[in-house]
Amino acid sequence: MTASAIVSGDVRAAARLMRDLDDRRPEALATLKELFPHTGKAYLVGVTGNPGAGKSTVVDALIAHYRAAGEKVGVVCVDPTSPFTGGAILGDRIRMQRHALDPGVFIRSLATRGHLGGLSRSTFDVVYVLDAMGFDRVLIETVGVGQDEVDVMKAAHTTAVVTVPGLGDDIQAIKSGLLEVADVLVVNKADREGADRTERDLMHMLDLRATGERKEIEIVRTIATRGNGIPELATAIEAHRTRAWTGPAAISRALARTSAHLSELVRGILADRVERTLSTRGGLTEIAQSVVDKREDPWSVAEHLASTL
Ligand SMILES: Nc1nc2c(ncn2[C@@H]2O[C@H](COP(=O)(O)OP(=O)(O)OP(=O)(O)O)[C@@H](O)[C@H]2O)c(=O)[nH]1
Ligand SMILES: [Mg+2]
Repeated sequence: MTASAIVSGDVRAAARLMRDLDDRRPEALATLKELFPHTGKAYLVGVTGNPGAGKSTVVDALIAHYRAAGEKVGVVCVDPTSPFTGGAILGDRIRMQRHALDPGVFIRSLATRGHLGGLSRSTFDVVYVLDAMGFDRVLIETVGVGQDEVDVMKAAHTTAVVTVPGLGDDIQAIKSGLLEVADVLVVNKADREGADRTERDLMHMLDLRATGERKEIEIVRTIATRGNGIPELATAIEAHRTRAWTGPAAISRALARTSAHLSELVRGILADRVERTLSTRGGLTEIAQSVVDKREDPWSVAEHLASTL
């Protein structure tokens, strides 16, 4: 019942399912399985990059762009929950506030806290729900720091990496891991000085990195606050879509993307098992004592624990 409600676009049923998936309820997983045949139509666009680069503003402008084109747009924001501030969670949603009442837009935030290691699994879950609901386009925003956040981008069909002028003389601020996932590069805040230089540096970096076949990566300048460059960004995304997701290339990409998801799922199941096994044994501290006391060696203990999973 829940599944059919979600397929028909019931927002409250979907929100409830997403919450239940977060809580890892078995019946939520059963619903997700039922939804699977209804998925595979949404086009997923990842938006990542340096903190404060304007990712949410870019996402907000892209929502407006796709809505104007008649598409229904789902958004997943992975909010960084800083251990220092406890998380400035609402920043992303505030930037997209103007779309909050649009029934053609659904915005879901995921906090990184509580998703240790399973962030991309949770993101995939939410994306599948949005896909089943009939959203044509799903935008995924993450801050490009940390492997977890970069891994999340494996869920996307096309990933835009957002940077800004003036991050330094060279573009070291763009971590090579980020560049690795980039299909389109965005120089946002092009109203600031140094956009030319940043674009040149990025181009240089792409050339240096190119081995054999140069990966085609377009660089687009935007002033997201004014919507400047957003149509060009959307065009660059569609160009990548055509290059990457049509023809024979699409098959190997689909396999790579699904493999990443499966690997995430298997790891998740094993991690849960480890959690459960350890807690039934009074936690690791108890077990660690025997190693501290030199009664047992750590390798044998680990092997034994793993064999009881
Ligand atoms: N001058 C200028 N400011 C911009 C532009 N785009 C975004 N900003 C501003 O940059 C600030 C950060 O924007 P966000 O969209 O929240 O950036 P973000 O990358 O999502 O930030 P986090 O999610 O916190 O990492 C805001 O004050 C925006 O108004 C732009 O093109 N030009
Ligand atoms: Mg943001």
